[in-house]
Amino acid sequence: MSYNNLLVEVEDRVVFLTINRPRALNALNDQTFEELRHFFSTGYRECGDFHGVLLTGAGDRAFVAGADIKEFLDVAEQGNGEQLSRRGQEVFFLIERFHRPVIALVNGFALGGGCELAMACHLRVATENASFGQPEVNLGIIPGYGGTQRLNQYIGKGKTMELILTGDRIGAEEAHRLGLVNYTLPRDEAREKALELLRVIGSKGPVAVAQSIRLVNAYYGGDEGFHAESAAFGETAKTEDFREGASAFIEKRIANFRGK
Ligand code: CO8
Repeated sequence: MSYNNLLVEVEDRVVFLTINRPRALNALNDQTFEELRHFFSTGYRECGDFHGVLLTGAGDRAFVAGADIKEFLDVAEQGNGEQLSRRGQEVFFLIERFHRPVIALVNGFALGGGCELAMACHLRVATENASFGQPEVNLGIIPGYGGTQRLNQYIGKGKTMELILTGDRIGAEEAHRLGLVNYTLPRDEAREKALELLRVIGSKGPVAVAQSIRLVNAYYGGDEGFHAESAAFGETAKTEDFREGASAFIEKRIANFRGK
């Protein structure tokens, strides 16, 4: 199994899955989504019998800094924002519903689609330099990969509303205090903790582990909110404000939004 943007290594029955686009702070482009889809639907079978997956980002600055803004700029012209949001949600559902535990080792920026990816994992262990946020509003759009739904599940309505409306980032300590991450630790210890969790879970009955994942997810019910998010994402992605927000990011300037 070989991917362009994912590194897959198996050691001591742990799959190390690394998103490997460090020059773009591991931003999720089209190809990375397709590779994640492939790994979590069939590719994992080539890894043999493993305890679980440790998902992280290459380099020491970012887990994932979001969807690839440069690539998604065309969305406004093509009018396919709803479809792209749905595709991303589907890939993240594959992770959330995976039968073995997937632990995000969040080793830097987890923003936008990166925060949404971390939230789709079963557990999150953050390094002290990690930060989290849903900054889509700065681009004139909304979270499109489940952020409006899952952030609520982890940290409740008040703080979710604040983070999504302001686009502000929070640090790893605050993320831990709010319940967004399970542990915040210095870099080496964070990796060790994630591996220890995978070893512990790996020693339990695989059927019980798979059913536990399924049932904890089942508590949160249907996909209605996710569908509504995709539709609303599609609407915001058609606006001039999105074009302005994304252009401003690329040109490294402040966006001037007009509400249309
Ligand atoms: N997409 C593409 N490139 C990126 C991204 C990104 N999300 N983030 C960083 N990069 C690139 C930068 O453009 C830069 O490239 P270059 O060297 O060619 O200029 C390189 O990575 C390094 O980044 P910076 O120079 O900006 O590094 P800083 O340390 O100054 O800043 C930040 C780091 C704060 C992380 C900053 O890069 C940033 O704000 N990034 C964008 C964060 C963001 O807004 N993420 C959300 C994206 S939108 C999203 O995820 C929507 C999900 C729903 C989409 C639905 C489908 C269409």
